[in-house]
Amino acid sequence: MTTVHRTCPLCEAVCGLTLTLDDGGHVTSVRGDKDDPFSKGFICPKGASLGKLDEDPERLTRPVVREGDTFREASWEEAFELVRQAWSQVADRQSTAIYLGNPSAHSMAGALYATPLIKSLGTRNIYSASTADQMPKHVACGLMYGDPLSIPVPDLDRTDYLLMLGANPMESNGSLCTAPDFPGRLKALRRRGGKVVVVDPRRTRTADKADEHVFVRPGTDAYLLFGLVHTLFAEDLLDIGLEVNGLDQVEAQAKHFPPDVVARRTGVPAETVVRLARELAAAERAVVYARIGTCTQEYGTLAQWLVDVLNVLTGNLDRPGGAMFPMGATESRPRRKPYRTGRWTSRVRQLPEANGELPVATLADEIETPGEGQVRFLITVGGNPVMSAPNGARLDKAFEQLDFMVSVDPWLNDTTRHANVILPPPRLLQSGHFDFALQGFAVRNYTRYSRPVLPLGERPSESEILARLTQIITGLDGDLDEFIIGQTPGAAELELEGESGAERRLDMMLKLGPYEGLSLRTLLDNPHGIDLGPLQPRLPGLLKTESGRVELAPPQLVADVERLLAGLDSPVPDLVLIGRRHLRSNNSWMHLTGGSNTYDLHIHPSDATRLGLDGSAVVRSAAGELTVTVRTTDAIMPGVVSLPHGWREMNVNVLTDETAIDVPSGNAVFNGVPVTVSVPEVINAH
Ligand SMILES: Nc1nc2c(c(=O)[nH]1)N[C@H]1C(S)=C(S)[C@@H](COP(=O)(O)OP(=O)(O)OC[C@H]3O[C@@H](n4cnc5c(=O)[nH]c(N)nc54)[C@H](O)[C@@H]3O)O[C@H]1N2
Ligand SMILES: Nc1nc2c(c(=O)[nH]1)N[C@H]1C(S)=C(S)[C@@H](COP(=O)(O)OP(=O)(O)OC[C@H]3O[C@@H](n4cnc5c(=O)[nH]c(N)nc54)[C@H](O)[C@@H]3O)O[C@H]1N2
Ligand code: SF4
Ligand SMILES: [Mo]
Repeated sequence: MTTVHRTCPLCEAVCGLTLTLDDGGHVTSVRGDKDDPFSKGFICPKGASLGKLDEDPERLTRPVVREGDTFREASWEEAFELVRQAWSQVADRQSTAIYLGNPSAHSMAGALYATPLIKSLGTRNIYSASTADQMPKHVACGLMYGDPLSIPVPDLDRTDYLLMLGANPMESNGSLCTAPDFPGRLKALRRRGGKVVVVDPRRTRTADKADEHVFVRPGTDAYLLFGLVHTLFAEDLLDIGLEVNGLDQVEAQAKHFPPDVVARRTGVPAETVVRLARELAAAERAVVYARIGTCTQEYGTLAQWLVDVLNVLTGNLDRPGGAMFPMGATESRPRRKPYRTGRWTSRVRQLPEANGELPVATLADEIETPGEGQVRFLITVGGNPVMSAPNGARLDKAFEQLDFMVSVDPWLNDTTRHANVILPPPRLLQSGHFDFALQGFAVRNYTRYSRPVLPLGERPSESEILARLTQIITGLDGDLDEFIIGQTPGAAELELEGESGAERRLDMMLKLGPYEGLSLRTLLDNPHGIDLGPLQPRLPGLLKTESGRVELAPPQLVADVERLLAGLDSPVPDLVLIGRRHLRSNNSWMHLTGGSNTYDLHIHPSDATRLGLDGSAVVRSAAGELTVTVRTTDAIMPGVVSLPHGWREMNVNVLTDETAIDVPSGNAVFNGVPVTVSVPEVINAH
């Protein structure tokens, strides 16, 4: 028997786990690692099932090649050769595309090898789960601070007041806020006399654990937040500790949104709007935090902007207990030009790029629409857009038209079934793990590395798979890692160690990183992880705006307020759809079924009665329709229904509309989708 300590790769909480393995390399137990200084033994049901997930018999062990509608196994050499042949037929690089899914934001391969792969393609058709998730936050922060990765996180362990919108960390364990044992941290906040307010169209498990829950009409958070900004100005509650530009413009825009106007649109009473603003201003240390419910909606970027505006106006940006900028162990922030979006637009719908990506909401257009630059060759890495992108059903059909598709994915699923070649990454225990991205969003500075536990045998690591694809595309077969190390300023003088290219690059990044004395060696010597201390103030040093100040009123966002104003008078749909997550599922690829983890339609009893629903119902939207099982609950607002995403049995993204996007970021709109719900028509046999 062996005991190993590893970071759980499944969600953003990066919990340390302690696993025992038998002599055959099978996991016999999984526990929380008590000695991890950050997660301190916390584990959730998904982490506890890591062994089963790792040994899932459905996991592909060898490449799979599609011939018509059937699949056969192939050798690695044959699989790569098929990709090489297909690539040699590509005449126009703009006719190629790549989609990176959520697991690429967790894996070392995604962090280290996706960028070279993208660059080698030389296409503008770059897509990822980011435009179905947090792109609004990148755009808002990019414009305010000059860098789309400068995203402040709530300093959970030191705040006295947390205003949380569109997040449900009791299920999700937190996002853009890496905080293992989020439930325990919330409990501690309240125990030290602090207050938690949750704003959500559903009374979630997180809302149940809070001091106060406020129902909000889906998609209207930007109005609510503007109402708070309005109140701060109107009641002279500002307390700004930073040098900022654009204060007057923010005040001028906020004038349009007095609490009574906001109340009509959001369903939040004007008194509540005023009181929340006062409480936020009065608290010693307070923070506004908003996540996916407020990103994947019509006014996502405005909402994300206003969150940071509120933190600035109340003096809570960049101070302990407020919203702070973490410093990851491998952080590298070379000076670049100030952030811009829209440097180019998509071919068909002319949607602006953001962070060098085009919106996944337009991928189907680019595949289906003939003409120069029509996408014919697609790579997916750890993504399942048929299940996760808006109008996934349309993508499902579009993928059939491709000349060639290659998927790097451990499973055959609704997306990868369209691939000509599937290249499966190895098991979790055969992979190293380092959270390049998520350590940069941690509520305490922290680092940890997990080496592969089991040998790879004949198969390549995921890093090697991506490096090999890059080699095929560039036609160069030199060592990619050594090439990158050779190109990195300051790396030539370093003595690097590591058993793989990925480890050597990690060693390099740690040694060039912001913490003195960190290296691969220090991480290997500290298998439970290393605490790097509480978050520290980082402004103005971190700012990359042209002015060197926080830009409180970026012109692009101020311009988008027009759209928000226009929306004030648009009719409120009778019913709108929102999403939800469950602790025991992970997006489309992991469902520990049973108990409350169902894909029922949640609907308020008054709506169910009014519509005569009982048992099942048909939900229709502009994009499609779905038959679902109904569950009435008063935990959801009247006028709102909810379905989770990621279930093959009921793909909610048949209903979501790819033509609806958040304009500044191009982000998909999953929340506030207008729908009708009705009793299924009985087909009469006579
Ligand atoms: N167990 C589990 N954990 C996960 C995942 C998972 O699938 N399962 N997925 C991971 C991923 S990829 C991510 S991005 C994170 C997301 O992490 P969270 O942001 O915490 O995501 P959710 O749990 O979906 O919570 C979003 C909440 O927003 C609410 N909401 C919907 N529309 C609106 C609205 O218009 N306004 C407001 N204020 N609220 C709204 C929903 O009711 C829901 O309670 O979770 C990660 N963790
Ligand atoms: N309606 C609605 N749609 C949503 C959301 C919502 O709340 N509502 N949430 C959105 C969000 S936040 C996100 S992040 C996206 C996620 O969107 P995607 O990333 O497209 O989808 P996932 O379901 O995370 O699929 C991950 C894929 O990676 C594969 N995989 C698992 N582990 C690995 C690995 O180690 N390596 C590789 N290469 N592949 C692996 C899985 O088999 C699966 O095919 O979905 C979005 N879609
Ligand atoms: S909370 Fe997330 S990181 Fe922690 S054990 Fe669960 S799935 Fe893994
Ligand atoms: Mo996500």
